[in-house]
Amino acid sequence: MLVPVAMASAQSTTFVLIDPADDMNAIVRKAAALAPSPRQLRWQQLELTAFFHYGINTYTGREWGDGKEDPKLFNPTNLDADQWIRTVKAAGIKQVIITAKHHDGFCLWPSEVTDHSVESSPWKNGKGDVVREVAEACRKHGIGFGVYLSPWDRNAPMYGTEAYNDFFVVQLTELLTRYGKVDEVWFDGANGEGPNGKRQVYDFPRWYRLIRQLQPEAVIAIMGPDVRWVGTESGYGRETEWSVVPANNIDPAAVAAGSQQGLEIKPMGDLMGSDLGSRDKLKNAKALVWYPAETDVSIRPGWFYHEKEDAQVKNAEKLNDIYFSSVGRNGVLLLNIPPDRRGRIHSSDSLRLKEWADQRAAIFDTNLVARAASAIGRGSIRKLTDASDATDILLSPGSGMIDLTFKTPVSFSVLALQENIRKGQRVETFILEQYVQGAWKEVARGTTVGYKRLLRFPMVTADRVRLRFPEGRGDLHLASFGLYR
Ligand code: FUL
Repeated sequence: MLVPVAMASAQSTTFVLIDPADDMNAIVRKAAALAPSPRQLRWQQLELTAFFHYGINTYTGREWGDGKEDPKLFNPTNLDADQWIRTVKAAGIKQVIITAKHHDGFCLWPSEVTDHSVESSPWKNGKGDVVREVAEACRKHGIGFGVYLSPWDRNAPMYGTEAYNDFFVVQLTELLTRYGKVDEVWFDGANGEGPNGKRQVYDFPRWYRLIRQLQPEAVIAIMGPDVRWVGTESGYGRETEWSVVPANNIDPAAVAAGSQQGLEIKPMGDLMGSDLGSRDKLKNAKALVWYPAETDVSIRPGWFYHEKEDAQVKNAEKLNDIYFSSVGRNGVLLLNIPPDRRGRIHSSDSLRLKEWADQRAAIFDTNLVARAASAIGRGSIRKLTDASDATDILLSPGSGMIDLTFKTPVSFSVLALQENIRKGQRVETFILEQYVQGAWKEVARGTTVGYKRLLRFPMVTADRVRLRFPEGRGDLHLASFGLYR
């Protein structure tokens, strides 16, 4: 039965239709009422995730294979997926994504529909399965498991015909049914020519439905409805990052069907602008959607391992800067750490990861806010400094503020804030001030907070500070407030 769009279940927590009669206040209220789906919330809380770009390119030294490579080139001498997972886990990473198939079409698992896979390689006499080894190591160490499956396939002979969409469905089904729980499916948008010179029209809606059916808790990222590309591969997100953005390409069929699957949204056109979700952008929206940003970057110049880049691994300072500019800007970091030709994470990478984790541990060791006295009371301070992002305090934009006094002066150079995004993303501006010689002096300011906002500034010593929220989209639910040195 066809239900007119306006009458359908236009209100879910993750998206809302805008009525032509809605004024700006009504639109902002609708934006403020959106919140993540359970799968989006779980993903956001991971904060740190890793990519493993690994495959035939690791053995040819290329970044994009052409699909004509001999599978016999794939011959890791000492592949140890458990070492990959132990290494990233020690760095605080909570979920990983393996490139099960990159654009060259070479499969890291024995797929029934192609011989272009590990099955045709000398590794373990063709009996190996990299995807399985990664999935098992993830399960053993309590790390989330995700797959990257390139829609672009430069090897599949039927690429460019409808038969390729069926072939892709089989490959996706294999990945989603053989290895237990899958937490993320990552599709990139690359759409080049296949071996016969044709391009493929990808049947994304069919693939999304299959994922929802087989792995309902998995987020579908990038070319998908749950997680958006932040817009660069530098590791630096926007200073103003709204998880609620306009969706002008909502799928009316999905809305009409009253979809509770979050499949109404197709990834949007321009994801690279400096502002995606301000009031100015909401003004002309036809619909709004909770569509948070993932920030992908490689620890090396390339996505795949190349020995000549061993000396160019990003150092701990750079990784920390990226952390502040991705996780600290309301995003999830997807850091690529490519295994080497042995099939192990090289020590150049693992040493930098360890130094970076140590730096973070040193910075975030002691939250000075926990030592303060404040008119908001001990109970509220506790909610702001406990480990939970679900316990929050209510503040009104404009008048709402937190005034802290310290018995002995404290020195700090990092501000950390979180909203309880279960209740929406609302903060539009915040200002941190210190009291010096009878007057308030600004220390730092910013716009959006969302799941997490981190700011660094030159060291400040103060015995009284306050945090104000001049602008917001309705009541603010602040979940954490941290000051660190
Ligand atoms: C891009 C690909 O073309 C790169 O090789 C890499 O996989 C990156 C993460 O996505 O679209």
